[in-house]
Amino acid sequence: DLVSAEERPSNDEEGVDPVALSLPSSSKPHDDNTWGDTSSYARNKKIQSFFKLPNGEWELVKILSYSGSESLISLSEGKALKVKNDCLVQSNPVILDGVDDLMQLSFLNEPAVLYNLQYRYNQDMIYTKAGPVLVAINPFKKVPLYGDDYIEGYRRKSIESPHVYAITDTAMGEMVRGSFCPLLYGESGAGKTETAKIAMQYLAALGGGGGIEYEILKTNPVLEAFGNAKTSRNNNSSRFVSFLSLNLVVQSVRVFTYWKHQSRVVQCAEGERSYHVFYQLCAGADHDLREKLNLRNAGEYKYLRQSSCFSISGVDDTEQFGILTEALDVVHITKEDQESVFAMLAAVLWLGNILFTVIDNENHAEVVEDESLTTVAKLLGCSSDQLNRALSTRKMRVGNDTIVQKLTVSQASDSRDALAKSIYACLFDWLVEQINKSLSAGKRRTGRSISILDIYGFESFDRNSFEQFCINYANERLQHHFNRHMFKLEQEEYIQDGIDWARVDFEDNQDCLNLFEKKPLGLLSLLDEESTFPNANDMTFANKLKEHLHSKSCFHGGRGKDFTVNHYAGEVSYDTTGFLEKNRDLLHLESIELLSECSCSLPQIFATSMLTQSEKPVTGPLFKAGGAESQKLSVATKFKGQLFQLMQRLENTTPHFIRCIKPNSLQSPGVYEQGLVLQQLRCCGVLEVVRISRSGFPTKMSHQKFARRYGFLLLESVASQDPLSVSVAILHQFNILPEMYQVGYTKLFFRTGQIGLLENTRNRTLRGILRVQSCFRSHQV
Ligand code: AD9
Ligand code: MG
Repeated sequence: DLVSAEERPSNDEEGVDPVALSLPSSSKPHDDNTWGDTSSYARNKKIQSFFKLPNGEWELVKILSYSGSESLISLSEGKALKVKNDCLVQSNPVILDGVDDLMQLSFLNEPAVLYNLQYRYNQDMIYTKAGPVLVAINPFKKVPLYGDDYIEGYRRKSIESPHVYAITDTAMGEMVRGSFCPLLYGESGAGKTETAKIAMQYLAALGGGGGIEYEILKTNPVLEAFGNAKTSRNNNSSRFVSFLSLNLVVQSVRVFTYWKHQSRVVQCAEGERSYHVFYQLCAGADHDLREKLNLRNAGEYKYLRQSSCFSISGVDDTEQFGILTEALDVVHITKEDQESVFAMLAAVLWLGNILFTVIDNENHAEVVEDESLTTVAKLLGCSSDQLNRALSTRKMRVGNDTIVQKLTVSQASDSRDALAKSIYACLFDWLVEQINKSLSAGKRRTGRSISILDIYGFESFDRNSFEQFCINYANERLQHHFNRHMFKLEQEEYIQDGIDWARVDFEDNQDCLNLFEKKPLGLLSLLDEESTFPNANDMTFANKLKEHLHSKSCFHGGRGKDFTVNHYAGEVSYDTTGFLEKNRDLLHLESIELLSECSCSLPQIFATSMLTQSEKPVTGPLFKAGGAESQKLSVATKFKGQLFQLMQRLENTTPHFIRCIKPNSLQSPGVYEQGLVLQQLRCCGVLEVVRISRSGFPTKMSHQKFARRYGFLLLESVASQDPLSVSVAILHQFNILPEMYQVGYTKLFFRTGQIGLLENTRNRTLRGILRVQSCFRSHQV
């Protein structure tokens, strides 16, 4: 009894449901995802539907005919197939193809969202709204959406399609002190850094002629050269968090950088690279500079050689070096200082080539006297002897005496690597400081400012180390912030104010955060505790985790030194090798002394270093293993402290969220892997965001404020002058439909777009009043 779909009575050829079409974003949504019973099926005058293929991908299929429980469908390759109706998921009318806000979809389900995003992506429309959130799909190619004409269009509001420019413009409009715009989320390679730069372009263009805009944009090549690297996920992956604050009133910029991952300087995985700047220097330095720094090709340095990857396809390091030096000029780093910066980089590279020999049967070490040793000493401005001593001995305090202890080969190698990391970290800090000095020279830090936060995205590799552990923890925190704003706070407010509301559920990640942060039995506390034990090692640490955390739902003990965390964005297995060492991150006193005595031409670099080293801990454990070691906070504790500071800043602002999505893992244009996109949409709860915005009440105003703001528009006086009665009278006068608002105990709640109507009338009326007043005044004159 299959009936042909074409035979069904239909109001129009496209099978468009007129009810669905007239459905404004705020009306009652259809959230039923399957065809359900035959009657609802028959009522639906559609001939297309989504069908899940055996490979898990969704395909939009034609319905040739249907019966009570089965349908005959036609697949894209022309095959017809008889399937059960509950294998089909409703698609939207063709007229809704590629709508620019997912809220407009009549049928909100996963395949519909996937299809809509793909439809747009195929036409280079990479931005789509999901209610209040902007979804940005990485095009992995140049798309014609940027530049002066577009900036002007968004500024004048003559272009309305979703864009980073638009969200930046909105945030500018609402700008209060310390505003954030925009907040970028997404996994590694999803496009956060690029999107941040696009927002920066817009801000720079608005800055208008103060001269600073060019300089702001030039901070990018500098920060990226020193802070980004090729990973297996992203050829230009940020390994630090940047937070750029732009003050448009006094035209100044400040850059803050957090949580640089230094371990990459001395160690990096197969197929990845160290920081871009090393390769740029090796490839791009001219003859004179090469001579001065005794510079070789990248392949001759051990730190760079270990991952057997020197180049990135499509990137010319020589050209990038030119761009870097030009950018350094623009941010006012003098040529002399630039040369000193390059000398420090060469010193780091040569340090990696330093070798040790065993000098006695206790495995004690001494530096091999070769070109590496003499070059490092020359570049740092110390003697070979001093350097040898700093790397191969350690001073111990025993009572009132100081004794000098020789290090073993492996300890000496560690101290060499610690020195290299420390020089690089100080260099980075120094550069950021210089940039800040030059871009905010003599300007007060007051008034309205706007900030862009660019963080490193969630990462999961075959092997995941301490670096991924910290990155993923930070992302877990940010996800929590997103959830709180999107779902929790919003719904709590509805319930507190007593309005009629059916809860929308969301994936809460509180359990995973607890797993990290709980004291004393959380991942971070246990790591710190284990780091203070001199005899602890990675294995004892892994065992400790398994012993204390095995009952937690987000934690699974793995084999040997591994453990697994169930993150919001998926499971990640961590290998504890090197966790304790990286968490302690000790720089020996000898190295600190060495750096303070060096005569290299940038002594201020190490002045900063001294400051960091003598930093007195506020909370958390002290690391005193070995007596003469510097006392400082563990890396994980510092990380957590800074993360909390950042979250506090975020909490005080109105967030504007951008969700960056990576359409494929090949980093190629034109490839849309449904499974990958769906997984990202799920972990950031895009469907739930749309659902809550569509059925929710995003605009809220207290009775008092509403009555004050619109009361003067009332045509008839109200018997009772209390704010609630005035408010209700206004709502009636303007015929606001009852389903478009709710009256709470203290506030009025409106669906999207409603307040706009009232605002327009108010503005028109105010303009009229002003005109009359000025007319009246000119008559008096
Ligand atoms: V990570 O967490 O720092 O590893 P991001 O920052 O999310 O990551 P990034 O912005 O670096 O990713 O983007 C990765 C690459 O995608 C870029 O190098 C560009 O080649 C590409 N991309 C991203 N967004 C755009 C865009 N709007 N237009 C063109 C883009 N290319
Ligand atoms: Mg990035």
